[in-house]
Amino acid sequence: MTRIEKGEMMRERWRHSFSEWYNEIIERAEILDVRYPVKGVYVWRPYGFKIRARVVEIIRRILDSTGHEEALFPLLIPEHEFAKEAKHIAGFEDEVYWVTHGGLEPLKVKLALRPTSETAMYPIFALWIRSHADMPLKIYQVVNTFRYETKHTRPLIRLREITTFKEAHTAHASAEEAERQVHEAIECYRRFFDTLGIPYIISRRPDWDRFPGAEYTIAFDTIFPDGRTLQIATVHNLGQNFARTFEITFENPQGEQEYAYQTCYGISDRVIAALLALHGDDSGLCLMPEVAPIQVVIVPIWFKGRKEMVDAEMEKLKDELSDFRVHVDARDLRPGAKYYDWELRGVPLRVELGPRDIERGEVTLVRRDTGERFSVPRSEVKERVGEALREIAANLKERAWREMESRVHEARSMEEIRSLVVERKGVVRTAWCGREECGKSMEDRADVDILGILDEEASGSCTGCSARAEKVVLMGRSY
Ligand code: A5A
Ligand code: MG
Ligand code: ZN
Repeated sequence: MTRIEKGEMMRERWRHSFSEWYNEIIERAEILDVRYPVKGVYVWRPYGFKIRARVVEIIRRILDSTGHEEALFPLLIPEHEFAKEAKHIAGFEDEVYWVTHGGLEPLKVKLALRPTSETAMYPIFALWIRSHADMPLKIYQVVNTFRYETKHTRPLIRLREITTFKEAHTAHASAEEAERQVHEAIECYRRFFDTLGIPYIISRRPDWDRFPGAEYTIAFDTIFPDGRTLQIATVHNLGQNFARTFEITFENPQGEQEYAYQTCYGISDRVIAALLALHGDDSGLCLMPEVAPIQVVIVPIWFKGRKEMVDAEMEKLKDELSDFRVHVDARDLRPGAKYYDWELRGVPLRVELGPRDIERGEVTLVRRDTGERFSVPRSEVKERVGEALREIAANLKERAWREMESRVHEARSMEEIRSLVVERKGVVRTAWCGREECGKSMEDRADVDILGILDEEASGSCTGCSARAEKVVLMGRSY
């Protein structure tokens, strides 16, 4: 059996009962406690929280190294600021939580819990930005945001309290610079998802689906094992829309006042949902070594009368592996019960150490992703563990890309769109004339959404109306 075949055998339930698998894993691997008595709001448990912290560190590192600066704006937004940008408020008004009282007293000015922070930040950006020398301004924050979602809520996927909202907001002295910033943001997110081994498709949202107040929106989507897509990042070019509303002006080199050009881009807990969902199997999570709270678990194999000898060796081994995040499982349990626990939690590599290994000058390694078990010389253990972790990361990433790509098909008729998406649980690429009316009718007839426009040349005729095709679009059903 090849490694790939073996991996596939371990993914029956993951593939065929994904939603059940997901809900169960979130609880059993101690990522979240879903019993908190508010809908769409969950508790991060310590194990999940450690994964979250590492994911956040990766995006921080990427943003800090590209000239972004972290800040922290208030959660509360006064109604008069929130309501200033007409399209923005129209897009968000049915999702906002309002604070209306201070104690028993009704507030004179209602306060919104930020659903996103444009209207918290931009009045202050207007004070910070005076001249073109104050730009580019590249600010980000990692905060919780609140959205009164009416669609079915799901842990990490559709939250009412988004606990891990990383939003970046930039201001520039020209439209070209803002356009370049959109590309930098896309590159930042590519690096981020590549580090996490999360596959993605980048597309431009159709005009009717762009961020409220934006000129256009570029999105990253991934595909879950049930064929549903998940939007995992968005990058928006805001043009001068918000700058006009919030009076963000600067003096250009010619001495004239001009409105700033802005972009913003964000990710959320959904990234962690994708990380957990895409790299799992029937035994539980398979964590990317980079974010695993425990990278290597050492399980002693105690034989009668040999426990002391094994324990002494185990301590030495732990020191030798101190470059990694190592945990020794010395609980008084059968080894099999320990294996089960750590497999569920997705620890990438297990080291087994028993009297026989010690006598032979070896240790046994077991890979979480493939289940492969092999011996390595004790003298090389550090190098071999490092090598195994690198291979696991590469394999998880490659496997996730292969899985996602296997779900993307070409559709040439309305019938094909429907059957490939609905029956085969995939996502399709198809030709479109570019007319909104036709696009919406395609969505209605197939009962499948246009997710985005791909950056590709179209040929042939529109699948919806037979007119000349102008664009290639991605269609599917999303979370
Ligand atoms: N200010 C910009 C960046 C913004 O708010 N964009 S956004 O509305 O598209 O949100 C950014 C990202 O947050 C989305 O791409 C999506 O991945 C995630 N997101 C949106 N609503 C969410 C929800 N209810 N639960 C979890 N994640 C959500
Ligand atoms: Mg919405
Ligand atoms: Zn058409």
